[in-house]
Amino acid sequence: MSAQPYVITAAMVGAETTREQTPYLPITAEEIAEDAARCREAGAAMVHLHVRTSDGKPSQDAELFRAAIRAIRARCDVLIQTSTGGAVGMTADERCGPLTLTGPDRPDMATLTTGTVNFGDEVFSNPRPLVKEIARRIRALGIRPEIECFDTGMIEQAEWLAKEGLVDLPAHYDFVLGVPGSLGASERALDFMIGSLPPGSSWTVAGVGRHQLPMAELAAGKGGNGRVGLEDNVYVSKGVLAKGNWELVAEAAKRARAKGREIATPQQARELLRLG
Ligand code: KMH
Ligand code: ZN
Repeated sequence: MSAQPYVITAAMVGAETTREQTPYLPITAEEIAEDAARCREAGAAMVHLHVRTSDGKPSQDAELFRAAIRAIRARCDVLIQTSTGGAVGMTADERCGPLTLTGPDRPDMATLTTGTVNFGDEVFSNPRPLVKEIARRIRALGIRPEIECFDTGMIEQAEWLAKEGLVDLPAHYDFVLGVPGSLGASERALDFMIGSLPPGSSWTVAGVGRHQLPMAELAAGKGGNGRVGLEDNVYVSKGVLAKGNWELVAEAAKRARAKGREIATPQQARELLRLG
């Protein structure tokens, strides 16, 4: 049996990357949409979306998301997964800004981090009552979450949420590996996480920094999917800045094809991730 198509997610903006680190970071709706369209051409089936204010500050403002979502959808058919993680220190209401978008502006998917981790020198705080509240709001919007796992216990937390009736299993997971202070980006960690998933789950790996492309390639060989982009990594090779998210997507697609994987279209990704 041949492997399923490989779903590439472009984590385009994030909350932490700055223009000082890379001049290629998209900030405005138009910049995001232009890069998203190029990502789609390069093989991305989905974008993981954060937004910024005009001066580059991270924001979860619904109107900024609406503008970015409209600009992206005017240009291409890439699936849009909005962040509910936002930036460290944001309140629950702030984080849920994009979950207020309905009708044609509704996102296709939203992230749900199911536990707390050290995040560099800060703490990405996700106590259980907050996680339940975000899960409830994602469910109320009628979309599916991507379970963001920065550490292994977060897989079990998703099972607890399923028992609470807030998440449907099997789910789709994203393993974020290599955040300083959290679980490292190693094949051993990845294998443990894959082995801990409930039957029928799908998964993506998002390696941070220099681990990004090697982890995306490893995932291709193991039947999983890859997330790349400027949120987590600004270099396409040692010391060479990616000239946009599209360049990281193109490199991930090349590596996945070399592992024998076909690249998923948004429609195929919709089916593989059970987005309905
Ligand atoms: N910016 C991080 C604190 C998500 O998008 O859901 C959280 C994050 C996760 O990026
Ligand atoms: Zn994010």
